[in-house]
Amino acid sequence: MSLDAADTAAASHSGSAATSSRSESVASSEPSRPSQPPLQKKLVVVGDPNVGKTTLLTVFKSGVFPTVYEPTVFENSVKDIIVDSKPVELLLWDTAGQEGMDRVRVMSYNKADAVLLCFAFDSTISFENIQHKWIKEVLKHCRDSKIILVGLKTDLRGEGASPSKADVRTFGVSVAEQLAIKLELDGYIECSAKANQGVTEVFTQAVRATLAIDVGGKKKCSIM
Ligand SMILES: Nc1nc2c(ncn2[C@@H]2O[C@H](COP(=O)(O)OP(=O)(O)OP(=O)(O)O)[C@@H](O)[C@H]2O)c(=O)[nH]1
Ligand SMILES: [Mg+2]
Repeated sequence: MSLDAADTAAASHSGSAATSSRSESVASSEPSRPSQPPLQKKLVVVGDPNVGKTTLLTVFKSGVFPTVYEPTVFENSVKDIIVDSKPVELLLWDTAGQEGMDRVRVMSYNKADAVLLCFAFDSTISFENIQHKWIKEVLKHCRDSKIILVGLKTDLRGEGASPSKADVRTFGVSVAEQLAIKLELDGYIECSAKANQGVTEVFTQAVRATLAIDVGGKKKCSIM
């Protein structure tokens, strides 16, 4: 897909598949009954290329670990979950970590309830880029969204690690938690999509953070 085509497609996706499925159910001949509008939350997943964003989403949605790596341009999907007894329709926006995809990616931030800021335990650079690149971009476009730091590929923690203290493979939970505190994020959580450990909890934590916004009445982000 060309960048221009991707721009157009991303813009036209901002209504999401969930909107059209809702229109269909409204048009059905069920007798009308007062019902609460379903809680809908938009989650955007960002981070360096190859950290495992798409795999995280795939394992969350299907439980299956994909075997082929395909760099993402953008991808939207919907998944229903229950959080603290509340049904929530999650709009999942996967983004491209690749260089040169910034124009496409920034369109994904529009009206995000939460952003998952991802690094991986096999890439020290991906951890460094949380501070050097990703937090700046997210705060620029998405000031009022909840932001969760997510450590991916915990199954690779320690594997082939050098004794250097700067190697992310040597980092325990507290190092990433410290970064989350320093950047004033809304939490830190880690998981392994490969081992299917902690995957659902990532999304549960993100939704919980957004439910706290509902109580406080904070705005969602928007692209100017
Ligand atoms: N060991 C291990 N490998 C993983 C895990 N999650 C993803 N991978 C691998 O990491 C590679 C990149 O995964 P993707 O999910 O495509 O990465 P991405 O962040 O979406 O990459 P871009 O779309 O290019 O931004 C693939 O080869 C995956 O199999 C994990 O939990 N553990
Ligand atoms: Mg991807």
